[in-house]
Amino acid sequence: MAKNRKTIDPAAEAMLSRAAELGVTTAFQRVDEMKPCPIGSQGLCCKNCAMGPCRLTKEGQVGICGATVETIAARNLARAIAAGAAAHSDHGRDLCFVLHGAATGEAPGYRIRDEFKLREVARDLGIATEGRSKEEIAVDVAEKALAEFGKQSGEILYLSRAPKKRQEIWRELKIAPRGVDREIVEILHRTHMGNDQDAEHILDQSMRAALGDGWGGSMLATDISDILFGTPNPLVTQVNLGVLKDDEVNIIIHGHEPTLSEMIVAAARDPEMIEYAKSKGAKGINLAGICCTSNETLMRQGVPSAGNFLHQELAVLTGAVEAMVVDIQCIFQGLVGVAEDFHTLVITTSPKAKITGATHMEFDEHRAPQIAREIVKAAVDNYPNRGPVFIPADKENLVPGFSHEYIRYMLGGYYRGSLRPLNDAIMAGRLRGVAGVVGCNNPRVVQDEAHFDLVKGFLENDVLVVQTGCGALCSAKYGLLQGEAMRYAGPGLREICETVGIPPVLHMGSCVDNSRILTVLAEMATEGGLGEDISDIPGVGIAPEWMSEKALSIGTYFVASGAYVLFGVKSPVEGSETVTDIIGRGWESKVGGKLEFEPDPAKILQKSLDHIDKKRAALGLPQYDPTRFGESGDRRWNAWLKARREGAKVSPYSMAGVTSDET
Ligand code: XCC
Ligand code: SF4
Repeated sequence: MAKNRKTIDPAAEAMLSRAAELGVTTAFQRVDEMKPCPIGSQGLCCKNCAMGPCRLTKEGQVGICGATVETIAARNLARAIAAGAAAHSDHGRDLCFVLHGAATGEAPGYRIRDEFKLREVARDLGIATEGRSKEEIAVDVAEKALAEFGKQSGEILYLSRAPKKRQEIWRELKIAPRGVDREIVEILHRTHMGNDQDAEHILDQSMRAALGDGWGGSMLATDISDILFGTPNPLVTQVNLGVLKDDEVNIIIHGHEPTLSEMIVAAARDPEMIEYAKSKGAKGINLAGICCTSNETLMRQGVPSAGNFLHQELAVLTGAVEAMVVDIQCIFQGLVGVAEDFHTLVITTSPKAKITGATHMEFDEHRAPQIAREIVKAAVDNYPNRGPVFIPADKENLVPGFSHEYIRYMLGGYYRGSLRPLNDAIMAGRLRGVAGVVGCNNPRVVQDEAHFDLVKGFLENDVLVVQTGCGALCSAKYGLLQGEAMRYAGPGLREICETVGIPPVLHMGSCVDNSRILTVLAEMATEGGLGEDISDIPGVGIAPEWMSEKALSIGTYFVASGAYVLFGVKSPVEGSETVTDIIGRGWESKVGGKLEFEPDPAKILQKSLDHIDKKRAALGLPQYDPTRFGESGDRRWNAWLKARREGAKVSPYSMAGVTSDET
């Protein structure tokens, strides 16, 4: 059993039994049938020209053109990073068009919801705001932002949000990015046959393009989403397949963009639509999300989530989904195959993403509310076609919505919002450090296991955790995004969370919202007490179950911003020791951050804690001491932590004299 375990999620487990019963195949089975190509998985297959493909199997071998193992591994990694940066940034670009339309009135249904943020963004883009209407400012912001994507020379404006020292490092290394479009094109050019054939040099350009994503495309995507749909604040909602309803029309929104999904939320809540659903025999319309479209609508509208990446096919398997509405990225083509056995309509909506066999109802921001209504109506019309339904009961509460603005406000209040208390807590040792645990699911490893173990491990060690993307949805499923998660927290972290009134794991948004984490890091570095650069902060970034090229771009922009980043699963450059060394020790000496691939979650945790302690020591901070804080009211937590350190497997509630109602 344990060997063949595919998930730690009981809802997923129930659905996999159901799939077996019905003879339906999902990624969880396909992964067993698809053995990875040993050469490709090492990063050593080059198909960049028709003299090849050249499949290298050992150091010293070269391709027909003479390309070495390290050149090929570096080119492959660089192209993956370029694709990831392109995905995020193209998403950001589309939001600029919607903002423009919202301001001119050409995109009815959209409006400027956060004028304060609009003015802040305008200031950072150098746009005058005095005495101007929000629409006038928004037109300029949209145009200036669009120009940022294609900026041919100089550097993107948001780099000025980084600590001064960081900016200097980028300029010195000549990796301060121009527009992300240009940096991505340059990677494709450089990695074309017979061009850049020096691994280190190729990978420098990867950092440049990734920075164009993190501090450019992604950061603009986050900012403009906040302007259009509101900057998130904490709220309560629910996650996992149990949010689906057996007596309502279930519509799942899956993918990444908030533009159409926000309109679908409005259409699904429209009393006329609900009446229409009732006329078809349903009790109402239930909306749920998957992947980052879910994160976007979860944190702003409280729309429940049906789960993370590997839940997409499982949701269809419930037989309860009338429509699976998808936009862009992370959408399995396999959805159409699974849906063939059920009544579910797979509806593609993006002009950039059609799937053979799916119903295409193309999104157009000029008539978004109308299209959203047509989609909801199609789902309602499909309700009478429903067959047998099997919905697992599992669902959990969560509190998402910790934008960096909210974190600042919660720590310092409305007028004096600041990260000071966070820095102080790290300096005093109440918090050992911070960890960003982000990224995907990957069926090559047990679903959610590495995420869950790592987050718990950090909490026990007084490390505050911030999350985005599918990682956040994972923690949510196991109750880690709510106050109850405090039971895993060490005494110092517990003290901080109780004082401020936050859970020990903060959900900061979707994958493009990793840019929010950059902003927090930059502010921590400039706040004082933790050095003067992101690379000084006792923190780490981790993608324990990554699968997408976007994750590689995210990891790379964090490294280039000074962070230590660890990826699980496997290394895409395993076949080249030189490239492994360049992105590890090499990048550390250049930019202060490094990228490592480590399949063992226990080792990821240990390496992270060692790094955090090393950074604490470099700052001259007191050594982390788990017994120092929380003495008075928290003796039992210390006793528990001590017992655990000694290897005992005890729950904090079972410790002597402690009953669970004390928590
Ligand atoms: Fe996709 Fe953003 Fe990965 Fe989830 S976490 S599987 S990229 S949805 Ni970004
Ligand atoms: Fe082979 Fe070189 Fe062509 Fe790549 S570019 S396929 S290594 S000949």
